[in-house]
Amino acid sequence: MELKEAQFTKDFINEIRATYAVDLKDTSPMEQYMALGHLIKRYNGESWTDTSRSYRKNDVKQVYYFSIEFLPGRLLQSNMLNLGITDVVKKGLKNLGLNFDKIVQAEPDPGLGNGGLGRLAACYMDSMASIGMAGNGNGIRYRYGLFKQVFMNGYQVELPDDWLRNGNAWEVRRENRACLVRFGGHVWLQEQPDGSLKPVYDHTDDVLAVPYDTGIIGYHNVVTNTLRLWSAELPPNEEQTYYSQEQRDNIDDITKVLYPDDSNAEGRSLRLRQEYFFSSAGVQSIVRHYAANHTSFKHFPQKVAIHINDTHPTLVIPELMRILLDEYDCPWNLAWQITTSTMSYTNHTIMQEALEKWPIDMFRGLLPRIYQIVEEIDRRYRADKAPVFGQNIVDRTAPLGDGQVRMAYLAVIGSHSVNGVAPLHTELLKKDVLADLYRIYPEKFNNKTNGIADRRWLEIANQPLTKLIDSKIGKKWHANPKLLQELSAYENDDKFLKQLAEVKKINKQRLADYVQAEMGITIRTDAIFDVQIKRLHAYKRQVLHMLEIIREYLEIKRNPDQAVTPRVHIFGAKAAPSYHYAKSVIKVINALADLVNNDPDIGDKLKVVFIPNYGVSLGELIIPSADISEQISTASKEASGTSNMKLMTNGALSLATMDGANIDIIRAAGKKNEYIFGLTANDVYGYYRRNDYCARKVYESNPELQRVVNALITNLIPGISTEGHEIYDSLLKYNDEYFVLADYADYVKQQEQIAQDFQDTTTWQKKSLANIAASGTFSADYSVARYAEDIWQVPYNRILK
Ligand code: 4GP
Repeated sequence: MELKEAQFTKDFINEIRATYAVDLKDTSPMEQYMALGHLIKRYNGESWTDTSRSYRKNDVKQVYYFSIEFLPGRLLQSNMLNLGITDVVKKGLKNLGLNFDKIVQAEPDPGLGNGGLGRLAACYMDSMASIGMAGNGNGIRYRYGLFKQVFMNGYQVELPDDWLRNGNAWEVRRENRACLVRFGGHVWLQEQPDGSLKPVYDHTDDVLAVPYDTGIIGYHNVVTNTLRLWSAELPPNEEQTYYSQEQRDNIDDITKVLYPDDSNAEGRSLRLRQEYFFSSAGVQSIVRHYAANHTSFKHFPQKVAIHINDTHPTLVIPELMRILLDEYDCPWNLAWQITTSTMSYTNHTIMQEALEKWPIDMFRGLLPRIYQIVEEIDRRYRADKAPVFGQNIVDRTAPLGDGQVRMAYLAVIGSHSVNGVAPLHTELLKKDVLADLYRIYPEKFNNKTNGIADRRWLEIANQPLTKLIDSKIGKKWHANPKLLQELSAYENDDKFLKQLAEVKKINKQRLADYVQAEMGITIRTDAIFDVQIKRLHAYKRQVLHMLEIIREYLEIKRNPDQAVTPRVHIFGAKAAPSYHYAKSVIKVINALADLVNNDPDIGDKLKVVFIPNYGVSLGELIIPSADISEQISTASKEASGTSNMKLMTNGALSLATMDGANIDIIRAAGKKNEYIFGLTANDVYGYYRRNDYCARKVYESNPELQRVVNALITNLIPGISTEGHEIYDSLLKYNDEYFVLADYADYVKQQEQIAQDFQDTTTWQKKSLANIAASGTFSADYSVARYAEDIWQVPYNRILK
């Protein structure tokens, strides 16, 4: 948009006066931020209105991306960037004597997700708007986001994240679009005069779903899509029904907290209520919008695509069926055909415990009508498929089985498309996790490799690198990130490689300053910044990284005079509060950090920093500084990974197993530019098949490994007698479920190679450049374009190949 500095300054001062009734000099950064947010929202109001109007007027097909998590990160800078007003606003604020960085920091980072899944949903929102596609988000407006993590005596402590305390500058409450969601009670089918059956509800608990909309601004294209988050409230109460405190609390609870768990589908009925709540509210609002502009539902799938992001929103399937059957008198077959043509599903993990299943009793009690519909879907599925595929396979895959509602199977059966998030992951879905359903519906399965919001991870997070790139290849890559490939022309340009090293140093210094200020630890910027940032989970193997630190420590202690390449090991990770083992890993890494960081023999050769409260904003600080990107999951377990892509784009070299999208990164940047180690997925499945992995054998055959692992149970690391034993036992007593010991020697070899290679700055920067240049292909712009073409069948208006 066009904006002159004088205009902006005037508007901003007016906004401050109108909102806070004080002079600018008396405002806090929070007030400055809120005023700026409101102003930018207002600037964009017209484009948001125009976008919605034009979708309606042109009857454009729209995508609704349903996700129980969205991790958008702070919006101020990305909105400014996408509107093209960054320079003007920054200059204006500077001339007013304000500190832009402080204003940016005042914005709360909405933690409405746990990790990859939620962050991916946010990246896709940005890209859908940016490629000019009608794509809306649908989720939950949690009153409290993912917990704030602090460390006390090295242990993780969870504090509430009261992100709405000062209000939310970007959202619009739309009470007039609210709808009722029904839970519990009784339902029976009553014969109507025309002979048809209609459900009658009795004693239901009704909840009002109120939408809060946030405009998602496209990159330089005047498109603004909508992210709609639902909040649970008391229904309008004309009859003045009495609500007990307990009833009020029950309603309140639905959208109070984000489930702080991304891998364990806890059998909690509150979670199921959350899932139905936003699925039902979302589908109701879509149908209402559609019905206002169309007379028949026949062409619904030509106008609406509903995407099920992981199993949590699967109930959109029976909910759309319910509305079509009960409210629009649609015959079953037509309703089913409309529903399956509308729905598509992405699976994000092969971890069995994340394939949600609900006990039938609980499900039926909470959602009686929806259960009837799922029963009918189940009955028809069985009747249809058993004669062709046999009873056994049908029993294994039907939506109802073992006394449970099996959400992943329902999602596959009720969708026309099922995708994994990297080629290996999709193959594993076909071969293993969903193999039976793949046999029945081979045509539904496809791969869509994940992508990232490049502009956030480069233009916002890494301005020095962006400037350097722009100075060489111009700015066209901002809208078409594959053009980063043009940087390859500079691989032998020593001056450019030096500039690249300088940029890295600036970013390392920025992180070092933060670590100094927040943690009181001094780190040197000529050290290797060896970064592992992701949720804490056994399969992600932070333990392997921990063993390497012990090894390096013992090595320096054994031979203090030997020259070493200095290294800083940097972690960021939250553990689910109920995930005991993960919390023990945090404690041990923190204890190890204490030991290493305070040992005078070690000095600044080796440092360990576990930065608390990892999230999108800290990612923006850490990622640009990384030399090494640790992507060390047990092969086959990480569906894709996306921090691997963000780190690559910022010039980090991957230290990686052949897992998830690491494989694609390695292929894109070239093997010689990464450090690859460990078992392959085939090796891992081989062990499963033969059942012959013996961790103790590996341990006994490697004296160095013994020393390192034993350090967990001797008193070398103070204060971890319980946690150290727990990890030790997981490796030896319980036979090392994630093959940490099997991969240890190979991993160490690569770490040693890294230490050696890092000393040759020019060659290192050349590898770094190869990563940056090849990273454009992992932009989410291309990923959503592929979804648009292959799955959703919706148009977009930026050409992307
Ligand atoms: C994550 C996967 O673990 C990660 O590999 C993938 O990159 C990401 O989804 C986005 O597709 N899964 C989750 C989850 O976050 O909750 O299952």
